Amino acid sequence: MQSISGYTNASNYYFDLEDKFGAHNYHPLPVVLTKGEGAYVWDVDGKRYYDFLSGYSAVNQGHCHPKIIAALIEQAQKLTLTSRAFYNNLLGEYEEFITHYFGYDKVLPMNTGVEAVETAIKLCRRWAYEVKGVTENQAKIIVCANNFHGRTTTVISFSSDPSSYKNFGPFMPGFEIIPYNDLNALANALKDKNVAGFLVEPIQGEAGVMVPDEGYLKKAKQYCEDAHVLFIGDEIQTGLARTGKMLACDHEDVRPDILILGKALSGGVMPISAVLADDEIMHCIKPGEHGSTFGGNPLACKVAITALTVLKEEKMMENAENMGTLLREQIKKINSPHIALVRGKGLLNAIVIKHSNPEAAWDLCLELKENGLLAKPTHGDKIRFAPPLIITEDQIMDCVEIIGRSLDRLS
Ligand code: IF1
Repeated sequence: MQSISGYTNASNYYFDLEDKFGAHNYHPLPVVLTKGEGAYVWDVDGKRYYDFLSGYSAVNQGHCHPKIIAALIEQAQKLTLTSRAFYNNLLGEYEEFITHYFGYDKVLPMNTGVEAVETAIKLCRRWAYEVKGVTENQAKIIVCANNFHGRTTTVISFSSDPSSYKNFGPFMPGFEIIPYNDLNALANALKDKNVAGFLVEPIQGEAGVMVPDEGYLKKAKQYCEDAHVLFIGDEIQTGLARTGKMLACDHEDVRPDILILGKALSGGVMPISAVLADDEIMHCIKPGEHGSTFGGNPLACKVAITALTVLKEEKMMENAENMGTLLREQIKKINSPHIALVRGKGLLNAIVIKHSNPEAAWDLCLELKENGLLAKPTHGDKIRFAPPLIITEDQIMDCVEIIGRSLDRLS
């Protein structure tokens, strides 16, 4: 490889490095970022952008939040990992903090989101055999079409998206896919006495920010209670103030039996995830029956306590609600012929592009990039608009101007 000095454009140097030495498991927008602060990121040429993806909702608190970074640095100089072979002075304090924060008896700390989803599946199956009395190896978990819960082989076993599961078989049995936002389909599926859980995203993020009908979550939870089935809320992307409530389930006062968190639990600083449940469920896993090397490490505990604290201290939930309403109203006012609809809750939004060119969403994202805003299409014609929750009204208005100008240039 040539050195960077051999390139007239620094970005091309980084594009080539990743193309040559990295797996091609992504198709990124052609921008090379080197710095992040609040709602902004900068590329290697010093150009500043609004970040309208927020690391897929991992950077709710804004890039490099000073208090989270300070906590990271302070703890990193003391103790980063003990493993769970020994106690440490931060795990218990973190467990007390997060269980009181969300109102559950216990937490099982993991690292990535999908690890937490896998943990929730194991807890649900254990509960099915040891509490509900389902015959061993017969437990079923209901999921929704167009779900996204991660990319392990078990989790893609219940994906309805071929790009997630094709040629990765054989698949894990024990899952049934029903249509999202369809209470009749759920009621029918719950007739099977082997059903142990219903795993659902309160808003389907990857599917294009699909917001279910008002009352869907509430009724789904009630149906699950009536059928003695666990409601498992995957709030990895929708949680932590993203939708204008601390949890998206809070919009309908639904309390998941198993709550799954990730992403912004660390403010985008490191992988931290968590599964919360009450004792009847959590006690189904005994010592030595589940865990992970980094799960509950003291560095993660310190970072997560800080990341959760600043969400409340800086009223990010309220700001997400207000700025999200403003953003959707202002985008509708643009009245662009290229926008079929705008949808979302809080600062988890998406626009659906209407255009004869199937590449229009991608082309618009390239235009947005030229004009100083980074966003990425999901599933072809939808573009997610999810800036950090600390974005201000002035910044929202600036972004709306960029979006309008970029839409005008869409041929
Ligand atoms: C990628 C998508 C978003 C998630 C929900 C579990 C996980 C995710 C609701 C797993 C992760 C990430 C994964 C990342 C891109 C991003 C994504 F496009 F893949 F689908 F946000 F919508 N539940 N979502 O959204 O958490 O193991 O990744 O920590 O794989 O490209 P993880």
